[in-house]
Order: sequence, then structure tokens, then C-alpha cells
Amino acid sequence: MRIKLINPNTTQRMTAAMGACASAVVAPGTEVVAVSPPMGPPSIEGYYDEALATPGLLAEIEAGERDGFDGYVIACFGDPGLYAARELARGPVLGIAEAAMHAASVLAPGFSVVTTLARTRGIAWHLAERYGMRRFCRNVRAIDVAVLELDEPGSRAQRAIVDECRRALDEDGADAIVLGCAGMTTLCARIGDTLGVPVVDGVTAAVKWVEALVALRLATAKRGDFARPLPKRYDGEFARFSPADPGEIPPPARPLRFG
Ligand code: 2AL
Repeated sequence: MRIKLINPNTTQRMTAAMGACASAVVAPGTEVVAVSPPMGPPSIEGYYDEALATPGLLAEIEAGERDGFDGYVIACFGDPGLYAARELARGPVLGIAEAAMHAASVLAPGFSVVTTLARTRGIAWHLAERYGMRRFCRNVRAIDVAVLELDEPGSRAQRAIVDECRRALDEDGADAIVLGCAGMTTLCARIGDTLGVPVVDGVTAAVKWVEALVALRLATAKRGDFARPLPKRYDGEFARFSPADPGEIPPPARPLRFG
């Protein structure tokens, strides 16, 4: 089984770090291929960044279909382009916020999200609402550290995350924590050990969920809202994103394999 892990920002060191964490949790026989699009923002810290990260992300999904990937993870906590990606993909597509919130909701009666910049708190609240997770989500907190500062040498990020998680456990009535950025993946195990409560990282949660769905031979419904986009010619610079007629889509280079 091959899972394509797409970091929708263009920062390769983040992509490599999350690829290593994801590869460490999958079963033998599952391959995780971590990629970033060649175009887009270096970090995603608001609605504008999300919007302009989405075309590159969707191009990676379309390329993944040609390469015969079995499933996909969108590894940014805003889950940008998630439903559009499902229109393109045959296999399952999971967002990391979606995966982490669902996992936390079965591990504890309530969770708090600890994210990077305060300006992205609204995005997390919207996602909790959209996924029916609002009744489990006690709070969305921010450490006000930028995404690309998380892994800088000497970064105060880990200390700030642990402090904010402790406040969440003391003040929010949360019994689990959802880490609100793909750049926090590498810190997850240490933070969980320090706090002694479930700390969920969406990258690994989403990869394992996709792996489970593919193993169950479950894929995205190709009728209704997640059917292929209607063929039409897009204008200007987006012409190369024009949805093809299904008959014109080349078969995958590798057939979908299960098991
Ligand atoms: C993110 C994330 O997960 N990756 C990125 O570039 N921005 N989201 C966030 N709230 O920090």
C-alpha cells in the first residue's frame, strides 16, 4: 500500500520530518511518500495562505492518481482543499485536523487544540464545527509561535506548547490535547510523556486512518458531492487545472493494490 502525505506548504524540511514520523507508525508493506508542492506559501497561517496553497496541493493529488497511490493525507491543520481533493481521488483522503479531532473525541470526553498563531484559532473552530466536533472541543489555544519557528534551534516552542497544554488541562476541562500544526509532529511523543494525557498528532493519526480504510478496501464515494469535477476549460493561469473528461484521464501507472 502507498500513501501520499502532502504537506501543502513548500518547506521541505517540515515535509521530511513529518514523513519520517509517519513512516515510523505504518505497518510493514505500507510506504509513505511525503511531498510538498513546488508552488505556494512556505507556511500556512491564515485563510489567504490556505487558498493559495490549495492549487499546488490539488496538483499533487492529481499526480498521485496517475501514480496509483492508494490514499492521501493533507498535512496542514486547516485541512485546506480537503473536499476538492476528495473529488479528484479514488482512495480515501484525510485531513490532519479531521483525523486528530476524531481520535481525541474517542480518547477523552473533551479536548483542547493547541495551535501556533492566534490568528489561526478561528480556522480550528470552524473545522470543529464542520466535523461535528464542536461538542468535544473545549477550547482552541495558541502559543503565538510562527510555523517555521517551531523547529528552529533554541526555539521556545516545545516549552510554550507544554505550558499551554497544562493551562488547557487545568482551565478548559479538557482531558486530551490535539496538536494544531503539522510542524508539531516531531514533538508529540515527548509532550505526551511529559503531560501524561493523550496528545494527538494529526499527521500520524491521519496516516494510520487512511491505512486502515485502504486495508478495509474502502475508498471515496465517486457519486454525489465527491464525484469527479465536471469537465470544463478554466481560463488564464488556471487552464492547466481544467478538469479532464473522465474518459481522457490516463489509467494509473500502478494499479490500486490492497493488502
Ligand atoms: C499549519 C500547518 O499545520 N502547517 C502550516 O504550514 N500551517 N497550521 C497551523 N495552524 O499552524
